[in-house]
Amino acid sequence: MRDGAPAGSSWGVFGDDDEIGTLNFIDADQVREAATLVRDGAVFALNWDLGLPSPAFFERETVKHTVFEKYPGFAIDDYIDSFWPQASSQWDGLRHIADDENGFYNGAKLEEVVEPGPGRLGMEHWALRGIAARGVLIDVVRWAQEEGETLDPFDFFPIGSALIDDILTRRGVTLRQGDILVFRTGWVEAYEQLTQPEREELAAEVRPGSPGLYGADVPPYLWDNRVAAVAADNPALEAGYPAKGSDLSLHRALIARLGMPLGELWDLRRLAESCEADGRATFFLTSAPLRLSGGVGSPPNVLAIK
Ligand code: UVW
Repeated sequence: MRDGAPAGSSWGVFGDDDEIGTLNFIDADQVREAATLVRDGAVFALNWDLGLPSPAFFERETVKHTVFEKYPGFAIDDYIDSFWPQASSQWDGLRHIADDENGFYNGAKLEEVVEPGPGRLGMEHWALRGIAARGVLIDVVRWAQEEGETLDPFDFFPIGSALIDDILTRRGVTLRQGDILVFRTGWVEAYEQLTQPEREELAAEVRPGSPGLYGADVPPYLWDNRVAAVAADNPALEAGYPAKGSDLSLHRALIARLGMPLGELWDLRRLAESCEADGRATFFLTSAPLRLSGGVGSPPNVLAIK
C-alpha cells in the first residue's frame, strides 16, 4: 500500500498513523457476534502463574514478589521487582521486533520506539482499546493424539497452514474476520512436570525447542483469513529446534510487517478440556493489556468465556 514498505507488509493499509495493526480487523460486528458464543457461563482464565517459567527465558528475570505487614495488625501490602512483562504469559507488542531492513511496524524508527512513555506502537494503544473477539482453539495436542503422532513439547514440530486447516475442519470451524487463533502444544503442562534442574537447563538454552507456527505460508494464511492475533502456550509462538532455537522469522513477518499481536506462554489446558468435552472450539475471548505507556509487551489478562 505504501511506497518503500517491505514485501508482505500491511504498512499503510490501516492508515499511516495506525498503532494497532491487525487488531483493526475486530470491529463492533465481530465483538457482538463473538459475545453470542457465551452460552454456559464458563470462564477460563488463560494467564499462567506470573512467577513461571522460573528461571525465566531469553535473558529475562522472574518476578520477585514481596508481601509485608504495612500497618501492624491490620494492613498488608505487596510489591513486585524485576517485573518483565514478557517473562510469563504475554502479548508481544508492536515495539518488540523490527523488520531486518525497514524498521518497525508501519515504518516506525528505532528512536521512536525505544523510549518509555507515550509514543508510537506502545502498549497503551491496545490497552485503551481493549481486546474482545472470537477465540478459536487449535489444539495440536488433541490432533496428535487422534493421529497417533508424537508431539514432544520440547522438540521442533512445525504447525503450518495445512495443519491449521486440517484441525479447523475436524472441529467444524470456518475462520472469520477478527478471529484470535490460540494454539495448544502442551508446553505449559510439560514444563510444570520438569524438575528444577531441568528447568534451569532449559532456561540456559538460547532459545528452547518447541512445536509452534512455522513456514512462509503462515503469514499470508493469517492475513488472507483476516486473523486479528495469534497466541500459543509455548515460549516463542513459532517452532524452534532445541539448542538452536528459531530464526524468529515469524516474529518479523507477523509483528513487524503485518502488525499482528503474538501471544506466548498462555495456559490453555482447562480451556482445551472444555472444548474437547463440549465439542466447541470457539469462545468469546477478552484481554486487557496493561496500560503501560510505551510498553513493549504485557501480560494478556485473558479470559475465554463459553
Ligand atoms: C523470543 O524472542 C524467542 O521470544 P519473545 O517473543 O518472548 O521475545
